[in-house]
Amino acid sequence: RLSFATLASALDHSGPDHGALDLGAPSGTVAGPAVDPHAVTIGIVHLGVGAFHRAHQAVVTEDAAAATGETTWGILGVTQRSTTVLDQLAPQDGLYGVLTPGPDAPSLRIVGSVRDVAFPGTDTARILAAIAAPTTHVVSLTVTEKGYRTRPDGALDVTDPDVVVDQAAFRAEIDGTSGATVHDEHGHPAEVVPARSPIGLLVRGLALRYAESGAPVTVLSCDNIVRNGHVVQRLVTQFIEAVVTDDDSTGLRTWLASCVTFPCTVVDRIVPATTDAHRAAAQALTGVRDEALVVGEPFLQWVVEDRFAGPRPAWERAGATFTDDVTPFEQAKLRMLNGTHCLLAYLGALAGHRFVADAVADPDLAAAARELLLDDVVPTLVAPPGVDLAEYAESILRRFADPSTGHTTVQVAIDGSTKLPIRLLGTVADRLAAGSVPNGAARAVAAWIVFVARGTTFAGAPLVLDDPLAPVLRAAATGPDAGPDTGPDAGLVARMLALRQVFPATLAEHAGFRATVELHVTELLGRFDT
Ligand code: CS2
Repeated sequence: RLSFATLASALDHSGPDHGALDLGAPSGTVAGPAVDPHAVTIGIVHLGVGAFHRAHQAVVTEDAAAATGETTWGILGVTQRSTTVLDQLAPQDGLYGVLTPGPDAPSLRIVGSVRDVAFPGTDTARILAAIAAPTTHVVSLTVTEKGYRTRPDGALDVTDPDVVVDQAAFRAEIDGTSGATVHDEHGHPAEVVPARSPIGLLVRGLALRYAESGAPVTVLSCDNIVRNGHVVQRLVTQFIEAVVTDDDSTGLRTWLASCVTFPCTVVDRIVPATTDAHRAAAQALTGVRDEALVVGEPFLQWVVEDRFAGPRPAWERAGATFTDDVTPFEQAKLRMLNGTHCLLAYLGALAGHRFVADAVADPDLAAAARELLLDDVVPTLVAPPGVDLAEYAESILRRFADPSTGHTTVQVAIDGSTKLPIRLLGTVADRLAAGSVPNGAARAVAAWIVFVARGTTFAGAPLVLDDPLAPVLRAAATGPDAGPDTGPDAGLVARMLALRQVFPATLAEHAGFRATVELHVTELLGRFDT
């Protein structure tokens, strides 16, 4: 297994190129941790230490530390859903590789910025203490769109069972906190109820921070969500509003308003799911098995609103862009890259293309992608400073076309009910308001509807529906008269557009948009072999 022992003797942390080392591997190179992980202390608590975080923020954080020599930006990574990541990282001292397959020789870098991992099911007290620790200056999140537990209108879903449990625990802690908080010998809170939702863990940690020190802190969402910083701030406020009454007078709200900031960010790197082939390629370079390996394309972008409550890593020294307004970057990325990703995912999966690279190599799908990008999305955007949107569109399609990443259409197709509103429906709303029906976006919506309704490729191969609303979607898709013998089910589009969890009424009731979606759905349904 990858560990300090297997690497320490081979890698020199002080090397000018960050320990870059040619292990004499066939054609790849291995770079060691850019700083000595043993010397690093925790400065960041990250909720959602999955593949994307480890291939994106954790890499930039390590490079920033290498540039400045700072050793206080270690990451405590929290894995929410299961202990898998814990089981992968703990035996490796938190070390893991980032494999960049690349068109020629794969390259691998071993990252050492994740210094500790925790799972709320067993480690909530430790996580709350880490969020409260004055040495922690950033609490960041990559919990995916569905992880925020919001209602269709964007408000916190206070009926979510996990949120309910966390709010009860929060209430109990407030009662405890208003008096003497029970601490163990390390000064950490003693027995606490395991946190069940990221927002619950975050608020409970912030409340403990306020109670113990009141030290400023920055909450940094790194998810593909419009105005992600504002969203988290709103959810924190709504979580507290549902529990704290005025006579609690904890002063928590005042502290949040004055000592906690929620900057917005835009993150970009294609991070395909790690396969055994990826692990084998990494093992060929290092000679050891890395169960925590992640994979990333060569491209990486991070745009961050420069509004921090306290210290932060010098991420700009590692390629991050700081700005006072991320909006142009965010809109361009979510609508152009992620919206087109969804179009190619659903059209590509239906056509039987396993990889995004195959989908974008399909001339019809490439044309559909360019129509969405250039005819529908670009007219709704203000170009980020210095960015030519037509060239940005082509750069996105070049990245999608890279076969070496192995990004699959079904991976991008996951969670469509939460992704469509963020990535496509803003474009639809803006184009309709401008008096134009966005044919490309309507085609993407139609492809998603058919993907949900039929559940197979045109040739009949099964397609998995992985979506938090799967039961609701299936029920809507299989209406009373639906089925193979009814042919194209005219009621299908109306029923799917009636799903308020996904489509605002204004879109569903727009005759031109609905008719265009119908046309594409009928055309797609006509392509099934049976
Ligand atoms: C993809 C994103 O899986 C998906 O939904 O569209 O993960 C995409 O690869 C990243 O946002 C790229 O930055």
